[in-house]
Amino acid sequence: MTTTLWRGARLVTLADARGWGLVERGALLVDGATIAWAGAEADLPPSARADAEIDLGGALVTPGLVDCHTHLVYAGQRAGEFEQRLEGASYEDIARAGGGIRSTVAATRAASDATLFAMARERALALMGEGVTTLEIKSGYGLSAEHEARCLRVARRLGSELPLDVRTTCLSAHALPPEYAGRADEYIDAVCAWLPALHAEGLVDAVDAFCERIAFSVAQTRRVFEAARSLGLPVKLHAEQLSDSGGAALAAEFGALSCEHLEHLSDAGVAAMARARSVAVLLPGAYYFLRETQAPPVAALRAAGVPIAIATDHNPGSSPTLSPLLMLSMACTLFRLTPEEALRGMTVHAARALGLRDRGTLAAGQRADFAAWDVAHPNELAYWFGRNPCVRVIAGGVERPA
Ligand code: DI6
Ligand code: FE
Repeated sequence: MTTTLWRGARLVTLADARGWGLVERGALLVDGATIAWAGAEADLPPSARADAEIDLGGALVTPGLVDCHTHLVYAGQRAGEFEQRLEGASYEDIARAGGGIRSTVAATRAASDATLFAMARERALALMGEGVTTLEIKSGYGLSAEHEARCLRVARRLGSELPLDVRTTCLSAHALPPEYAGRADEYIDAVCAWLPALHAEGLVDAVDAFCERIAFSVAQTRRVFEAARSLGLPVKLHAEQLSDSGGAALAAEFGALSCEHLEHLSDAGVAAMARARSVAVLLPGAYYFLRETQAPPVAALRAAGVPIAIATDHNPGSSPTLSPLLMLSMACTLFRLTPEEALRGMTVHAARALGLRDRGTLAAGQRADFAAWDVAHPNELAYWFGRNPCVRVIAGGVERPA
């Protein structure tokens, strides 16, 4: 295995529960895909041997970004809907009229595997260009056994062809496909029936659902979670995005890794998440793009000790962004996170939302996932918006090609 010494770095380790964990004149000794040693260059053990040395010239180095909530695989776009909403239609009106998620389902089903892959690859490259090294991708625009499997295979292929770790989530309970109109319970039966085959093919790391008045009820979501549990799969949930449906409490009952969106989360929901140690994944892109006015209860989540993660929620309907850095900025300006909370939210807490403990900080034993930035202080990552100071990205010890 090749050992590389990355030196001349100003490390932002995030290794302790609080503080940036700044190490001036730092170095990372990387053995294959793992950080073997992290600290000040002056403290490097004399026994340390490296096959290669790379000087980062004083760049700031953070853990690689973890985008823990995306819907990256789909065809088409929904700019027309954006215009309709600006003229007064609501996201829910459009969904109820058969547009919204269902229009992306039609475009996705009609696209070839090659087209889906090429489009998703472009999006993944854009995210990687801003420091992303781990990417969660949900299905949910196929909505049949065949098309959900196709989308999840595309996601897996991205992970095998790019220097990027892809985690897949089955979100078949995203919307009711047209062929099941008026038969939501039967559709949920079908989802529960096809989940084992997707899992057996190695396509599913976690199971998600959209629990909302325009999507699936708590009772329907429970059935999906029971199917996941019988396969030993962890669950997460799109909860309380547009209304308080009590989804977070249900997810907590199933020990959910995370609950996501959460604009309408109640005090009881916060308490349930704290008991279950679920991560709150906040998605400022969707909040911004849908012009929501009720922000998630950040102060209550903080007070209850619920870890907060931030993600892009990249999707064509509610968050067509490919900028994780813009999400850090918006997490601060719209949700009042501190820049440090925002960066933790897209590193260590985002990893937890995926059930991953081997990444998100710079420390010995962690995966060698890191990004180098042309900034003087880590608070600048949330400060600039529309500027990308990322200079290098290393995932699992492998550098993203320039
Ligand atoms: N909530 C969202 O914001 C996305 N999915 C979900 O359950 C939106 C997906 C879309 O509009 O295509
Ligand atoms: Fe989402």
